[in-house]
Amino acid sequence: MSNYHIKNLEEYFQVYRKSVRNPEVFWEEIAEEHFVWRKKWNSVLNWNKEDARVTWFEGAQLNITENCIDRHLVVNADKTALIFEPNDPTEDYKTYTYKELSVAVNKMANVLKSKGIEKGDRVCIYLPMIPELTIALLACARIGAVHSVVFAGFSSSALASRINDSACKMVITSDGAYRGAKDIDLKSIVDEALISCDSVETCLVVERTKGNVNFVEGRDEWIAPLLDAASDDCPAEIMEAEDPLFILYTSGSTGKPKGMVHTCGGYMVYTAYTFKNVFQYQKGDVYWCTADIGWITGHSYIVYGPLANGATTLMFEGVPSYPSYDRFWDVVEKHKVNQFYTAPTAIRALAKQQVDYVEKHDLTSLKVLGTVGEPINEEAWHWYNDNIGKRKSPIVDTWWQTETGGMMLSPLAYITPTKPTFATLPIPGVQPALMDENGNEISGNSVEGRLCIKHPWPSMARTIWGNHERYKETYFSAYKDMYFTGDGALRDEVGYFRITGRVDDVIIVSGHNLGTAPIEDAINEHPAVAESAIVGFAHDVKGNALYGYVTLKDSGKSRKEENLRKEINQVITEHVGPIAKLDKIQFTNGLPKTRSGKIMRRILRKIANNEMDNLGDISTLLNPDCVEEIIEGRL
Ligand code: 6R9
Repeated sequence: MSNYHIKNLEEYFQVYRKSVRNPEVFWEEIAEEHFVWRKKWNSVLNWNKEDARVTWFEGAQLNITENCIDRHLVVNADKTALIFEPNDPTEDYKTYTYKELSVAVNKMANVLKSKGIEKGDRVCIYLPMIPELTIALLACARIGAVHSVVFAGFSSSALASRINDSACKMVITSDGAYRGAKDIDLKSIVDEALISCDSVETCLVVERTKGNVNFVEGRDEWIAPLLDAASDDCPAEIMEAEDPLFILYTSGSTGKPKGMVHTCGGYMVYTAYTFKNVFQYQKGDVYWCTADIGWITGHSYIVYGPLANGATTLMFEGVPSYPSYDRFWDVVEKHKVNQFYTAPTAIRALAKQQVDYVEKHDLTSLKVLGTVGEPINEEAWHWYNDNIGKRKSPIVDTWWQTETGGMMLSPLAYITPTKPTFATLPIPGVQPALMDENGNEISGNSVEGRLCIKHPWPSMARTIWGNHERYKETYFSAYKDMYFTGDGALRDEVGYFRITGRVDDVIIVSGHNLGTAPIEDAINEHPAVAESAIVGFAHDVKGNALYGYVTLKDSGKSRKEENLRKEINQVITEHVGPIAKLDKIQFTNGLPKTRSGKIMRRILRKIANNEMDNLGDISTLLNPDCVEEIIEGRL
């Protein structure tokens, strides 16, 4: 039996049991069987519980790009590695074979070297979703530089603080970015950031929009002529398994963003393994993840996981609504996409539109649908299943985090029976536990608690850049010898997991712990509702009461608000119980979201509690304008 590829449910359970009985033997066999190492490890796992220090495959040497590129050149050199679908559908799309990707990566790697970048140096990448972004990640990995990708929708101050936190020596950016109908002047954002970034010696600029740019003499340079002149031969730097591969910043609910550090060996093994098994990727399939590479989902499941499997991965520059709301379905049809991986926020936005947008496209190529980023509500799940998957493509609801590096709870497509809103079962090697507030594990089924992971897994973040104490405190201090996820979850009668939302969003009403997800899920069942978010606000009797923010579908906007309020509480009573009825329901045109599409309940909670002078930084939101409207309409 191959350890690498699970093929049926019985095998999943068998493999899972083995992985828990002896995680080291389990991961060692996978690492051995499926990857190219320059030198084998001395030990599979070292786990210092006291200091929250974990290593996997210590002593091993490798380069992840030899696994993602070079080894495929032997028999698959002409296979398509990357498809680039531009923002504007009338612009030609581009493809790179593995051979072409290899040439592009080596050239860029040589350019970085020629600018003095060495193993261990940090390189900040601030690029739109163009091929150079993927190539830049791999070029860094090729020479052992640590990439720090900053999503190209962040402001100059957010960019500057990330550059400074890890003292990046170089920034790679572009003149501008296309996003739907908009042109964004990226280079001027970088210019503003770099005023306060002393560590940056060089800024390389990719030409994309041909807008006007300002160049600082001696610092800024167009990358194209350098690439043209560079050699396409660049030997891979030999890396220790535990050398850092990248830093990726994730914002917590408080404090400055945390630079999560991922390392070469374990991250490679785990992202490749989960990609293969969760999506059941088969040779020749075209796989598309709609995330931006600025997020962990893009790192693990646009770039590293797919390429380590020799897959064809599609990257899309644009947005789901441009030039119209059928763009995703147009791309699926055009490139005959087989696996499609997106986020609940996109699904909900598309489900609001006329179904004709979907029906005019041939989606028969689709085999697997995926979701990630937030709890998916039941209505969105069914819309996705009925209209996109035509009830034939399983939905893999993948729960994981920037910190976990790869998927942790998820069905395996065609293997694990799915259940709406459930991330179902753990990936082999993952040992979830539900904990109560006193630090005790809650055993059995039909229970709810705080989600922890009991044993290390290969792709876990090893530390926070420059602040191991904070890492220890945030993830390993709440529960002894366990990783605390910050999420709440329930385990149903058969042992399936459902994420109920961030624990910091849990609301205690009259002594009952209420997760946000099940209540929002109920609200979204109402036919007039597009999206909702609930928060707690102080209440004399109940301790906390519930405040709901609701956006309506166009069809619901003519309805009387008072009637809608009653009906919404009615559905909540039916689905969750009267304890979860909302005291206040405010209708609004938008909900504040992070750039990666997560609803920012923190801001909503402050508004509900009349703490408007203390909203925190809202400049990094996707839609800061809606905050004003919500404040004005406050009940
Ligand atoms: C991959 C990613 C992590 C947080 C996580 C949780 C939420 C992600 C989810 C999900 C329910 C899912 N989350 N996937 N909640 N079901 N399938 O999104 O990483 O940006 O770090 O966010 O997102 O709350 O803790 P990241």
